[in-house]
Amino acid sequence: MRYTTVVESNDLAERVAAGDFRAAARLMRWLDDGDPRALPVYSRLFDRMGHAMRTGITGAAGVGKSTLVDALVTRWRAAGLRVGVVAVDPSSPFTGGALLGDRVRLGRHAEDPGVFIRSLASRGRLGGVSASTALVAGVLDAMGFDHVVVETVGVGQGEVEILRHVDTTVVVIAPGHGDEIQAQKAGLLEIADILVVNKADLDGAEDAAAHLEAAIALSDRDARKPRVLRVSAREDQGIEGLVAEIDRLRGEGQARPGYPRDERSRTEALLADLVTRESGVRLRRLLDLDAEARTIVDAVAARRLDPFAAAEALLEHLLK
Ligand SMILES: Nc1nc2c(ncn2[C@@H]2O[C@H](COP(=O)(O)OP(=O)(O)OP(=O)(O)O)[C@@H](O)[C@H]2O)c(=O)[nH]1
Ligand SMILES: [Mg+2]
Repeated sequence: MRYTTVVESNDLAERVAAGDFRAAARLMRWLDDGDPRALPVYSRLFDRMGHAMRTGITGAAGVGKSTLVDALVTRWRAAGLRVGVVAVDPSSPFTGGALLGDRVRLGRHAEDPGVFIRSLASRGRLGGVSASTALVAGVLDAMGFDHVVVETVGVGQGEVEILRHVDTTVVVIAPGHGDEIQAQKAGLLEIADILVVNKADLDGAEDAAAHLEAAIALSDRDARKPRVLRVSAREDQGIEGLVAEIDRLRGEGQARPGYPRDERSRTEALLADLVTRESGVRLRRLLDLDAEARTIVDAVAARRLDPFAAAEALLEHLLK
């Protein structure tokens, strides 16, 4: 394994801080791969982070999340703000395939130096996508982007984990498929700071919005009940209102720490993800290379040791 020299990591950190897209892309790849060369670079950039507004956009496949992100990016760019986007893509054909032909890519802004778009595959990687998302968002923050948007398909626990790394969560629903009932069942109403009924140009949007408003009125959430906004991302309707609501929540968050989410709870989420990821990496290395660890595995396989005791022994061995 190759470690970067101090000079190399200083140089890369400086280029990232200066907004160099290629340097940033390289650092993001290292972070995503768990490459140790990322560590000194990230740590040099750390004190530049903490300024970007982080917004999560989630909802079922095909509800129009990317179209909405695209509309938001256009609005923020018009206001002179720079935007970084992390699109977490389900790489499994079972969750992502059905709508692939119809999905919107954010290519329209690809030539704009004020916009940086990064896709992260959500499956098949060591340690899960949640840590990677938070780290990549951190790099965008250090690059001086005003807004960082994380788009993720809201299907399960993994996605909810990702959203612990943003300040404000926008849950998107589209009319016509009982989507509002699904979202309610999946617990998306509980994590929403803002609810968007997209495709408001289609029949059924008003019913979906009314259903959501009723569900929220009945819910036992306190003052943090999300507003329901009617939007048509494709027709560029209602985007202004969404931008204003994101800003309003940020203002409230500054006036009243902990709302919607504060730095401390985001830090806790990041550390939990990193410890999980790092211990996973080290454990696998140990199991591959370490004689004592292999003896422990053999003992369980031969039923001489129970798995809990073995796990305990491996943890101890890991921390030595
Ligand atoms: N009628 C209507 N269609 C829309 C609207 N917004 C998006 N769409 C369409 O919905 C389809 C899916 O849009 P995407 O933006 O790719 O949806 P997504 O939620 O990002 O999809 P995934 O990333 O695959 O989960 C596309 O055909 C869009 O043109 C809208 O406001 N009204
Ligand atoms: Mg999308």
